[in-house]
Formats: sequence, structure tokens, C-alpha cells
Amino acid sequence: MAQYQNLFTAVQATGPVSEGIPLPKGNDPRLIKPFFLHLAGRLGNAQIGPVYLGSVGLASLVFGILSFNIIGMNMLASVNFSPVQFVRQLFWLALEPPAPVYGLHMPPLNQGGWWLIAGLFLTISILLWWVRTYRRARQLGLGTHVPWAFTGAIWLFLVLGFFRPVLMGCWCEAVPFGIFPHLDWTAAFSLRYGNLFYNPFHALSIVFLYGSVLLFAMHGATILAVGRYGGEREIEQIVDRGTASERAALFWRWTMGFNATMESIHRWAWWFAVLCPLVGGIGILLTGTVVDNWYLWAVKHGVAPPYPPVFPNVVDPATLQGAKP
Ligand code: 07D
Ligand code: 07D
Repeated sequence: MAQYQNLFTAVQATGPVSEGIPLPKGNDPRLIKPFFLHLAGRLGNAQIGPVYLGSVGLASLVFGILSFNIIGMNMLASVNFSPVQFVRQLFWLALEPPAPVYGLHMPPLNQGGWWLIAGLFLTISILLWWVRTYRRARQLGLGTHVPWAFTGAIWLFLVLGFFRPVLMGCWCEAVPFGIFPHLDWTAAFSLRYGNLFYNPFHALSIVFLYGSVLLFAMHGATILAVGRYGGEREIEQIVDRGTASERAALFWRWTMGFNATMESIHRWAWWFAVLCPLVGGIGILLTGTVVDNWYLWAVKHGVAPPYPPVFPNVVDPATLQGAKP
């Protein structure tokens, strides 16, 4: 048996497959007869399955697939059901939300109705998936940290597609479905509301996004670096002297004077990741509802300098009579 293993030298143990612990009463049976997959073992654990599906998981999948198919069929219809054009233009195709005239009403199917239905089904699917993560965690006797972290992402998703459009009184404010169309929406949103860079919550969200990346890199690197001392076997590492854990801590203490603990590093990671969409959602919710132009907001609060009056006679065309609403 090899002494020192890494990603490239790891020996894949093959033995009887493990079903995992028995589940408490009221649970469904797990699906898929477990088997080993060598390639999976190169990335993570070589055993595939069993999977717990259950009724909530099944319902989530059904709504998710329905939503995905509604989006796909609408995109296919937009290229006259040509499979070739569907593939060629896939990244540019969209299912757009209703036009402004419909406000929060139900529009005809081909004018945003399908968008509304797809969005409803996607939301149901995501919420059911949340219930699934909660129930699986509880049934295994875990804390519910994963579902609560997932709540962060769901919050931003609901702000973008539900809470903010409802506050603005129009589904037309929501994000379209589609790869490039949703990027166009993002850029247009920033322009419409005076450059999102001046939104402090966008800035904070970026802090946590970049911060999460930095923390993840530091943590991953540290644990890999003490792998030769068994650093990934966290529990028995914490109390003894000279362990991988102690070396990892000392590395950071001696490098920057401060170090995380085995527990705190994971709390840092959890909060950094969760705060990214959490503060982001606050920033989006304020946009157009409380603040109409983040650049002017920044000028008002002394964050950004006003443009020099080079063209003093220019009037914003949007304020002129006869301008389209
Ligand atoms: C790696 C975990 C796996 C998840 C993946 C995503 C789908 C969508 C469906 C065409 C890290 C699966 C994708 C199921 C296909 C249809 C109908 C997570 C990992 C692989 N975006 N966005 C992407 C979503 C928003 C923005 C990619 C979803 C906001 C920018 C992918 C949502 C704004 C860029 C994607 C959402 C925004 C992207 C890669 C929901 C502001 C990119 C995502 C539900 C936050 C990047 C072409 C990824 C890209 C990208 C999905 C919302 C901005 C298609 C599902 C409206 C600037 N987004 N996005 O890897 O390459 O995430 O775009 O809210 O540059 Mg987006
Ligand atoms: C989208 C949460 C929802 C996802 C869920 C999962 C499925 C199933 C299926 C795998 C990502 C759904 C899952 C459907 C998947 C399978 C099979 C999380 C999501 C529930 N920005 N910007 C952010 C930067 C600019 C804009 C956040 C950087 C410009 C808008 C992030 C830059 C303009 C919005 C961020 C930059 C602009 C954002 C996203 C640089 C465009 C948002 C955080 C360097 C011209 C969003 C407050 C996140 C937000 C957002 C980064 C620039 C627009 C930190 C680095 C100025 C409109 N931007 N941005 O976690 O919250 O997203 O803003 O230029 O809405 Mg930005």
C-alpha cells in the first residue's frame, strides 16, 4: 500500500459497496444499486449511489424538468422548430418576461405567459429542493447549515425574479431565461439604474465573492499542504501537538500573525459565501424602489465626483414632454 497519496497517485480501494446507515421510519427506500466508477474515484469517492429520491425530490425534479422544457420549447418555437437553428443560436435564444403593459397581470401565453409559468415551476422546484436538503440533513442527524446556506442563493433568485418585480409593479422588471439574454439584462439593469458599481451592496457582494475565493484557496491549499501528516483527518488532529493541524495553524500564525481554528475556518467560509448573495439581494431590492440612479446617489453622498459641466445646456431627453414613458 502506498504511503503518500495525492490526486494523481491515489489508490482506489475496492470492497463491498456501502449502503450507508439505515434511515429512520417514514423514509423511502434508496434508489440505484451502488457501483464503483474509476473516474469518479479520481475526483472524489468512487462509489456511485444509492440516491435518496423520495416524494419531495421527485416533485422537485418534475417541476424542474417541466420548467426546463417550457423554456426549451419556447426557444425552439422562436426558431420555427428548426433543430439546426436551435443548436446554432442556443446561447442567444430567450424566453422573455411580459411587456410593461401587462404589469403584474397574466399576459397571453406567447407574450410572457409562458415565462410566468416557467418561472413559477422553477421556483416551486427550487423550494422543494430546499425542503429536500433540509429533510435529508435532519434524517441523517446533521445540523441544517447546508439548507440555510442555500437560502442565501434562493433569496437573491427570488429578489431578481419575484420580490423586486412585485415591488416595481411589473413582471417586465424580471430576468429573462436564456444564456446571453440574462447577461444582456444584467448589463442593461446596471445602465438603467446609473451604474451598479456605485451601489454599496453590489460592492459588498463582490467583497464576499472575492473573499470566498481567497478563503477557499487558502483553506484548500493549507489542508493539501499538511496532507502528508494526515491533515484531512480533522478530528484526531485538533488536540495533539505536532499534528498537521497544529502545523497548518502555525504556518498562518507565523506568516500573518493570526490563524483560524479547525472550526472557525469553516464558519468564515460559510458566512463569506452566504453573505455574497444575501447583501447582493439587498442591493437589487433597493434598486429602482428606493434608489433610482446609483451614480447620482453616490454624488449626493460625496462618494463620486460630479461630472464637470462641459455640456451645460444638455437636457436629459427622458424628462422632455412627449418622451415615451
Ligand atoms: C458552477 C454550479 C453548477 C451550476 C451551473 C449553472 C442552468 C441554466 C437554463 C438556458 C456557479 C446551470 C445553468 C441550469 C440553463 C436555461 C434556461 C455555479 C456552479 C453550471 N444565472 N451570470 C452564468 C444562472 C444571474 C451572470 C452561467 C442561473 C443574475 C454573469 C450559467 C441564475 C445575474 C455570468 C448561469 C442566474 C447573473 C453568468 C454559469 C438564477 C447576476 C457569466 C453559472 C437562477 C447575479 C456566466 C454565459 C455558474 C456565463 C453566468 C446561470 C442569475 C449574471 C448559465 C441558473 C440574473 C455576469 N449564469 N446571473 O457557473 O458564462 O455558477 O454566462 O438566478 O459570465 Mg447567471
Ligand atoms: C444567481 C443565486 C440564484 C441561484 C440559484 C440556483 C438552478 C439549477 C441546475 C446544476 C450568483 C439556481 C439553480 C436553476 C441548476 C443544475 C443541473 C447567485 C445567484 C437559486 N459584478 N451585478 C453581482 C461583479 C457589474 C449586476 C453579484 C463583479 C457591472 C447585476 C456579484 C464585477 C454590471 C447584479 C457581482 C461586476 C453588473 C450583479 C452576484 C466586475 C453589468 C445582480 C452574486 C469586476 C454591466 C447581482 C447586487 C452571486 C447582485 C450581481 C460581481 C460588475 C450588474 C458579487 C466581480 C457593473 C444586475 N455582481 N455587475 O452570488 O446581487 O450571484 O448585485 O466588474 O443582480 Mg455585478
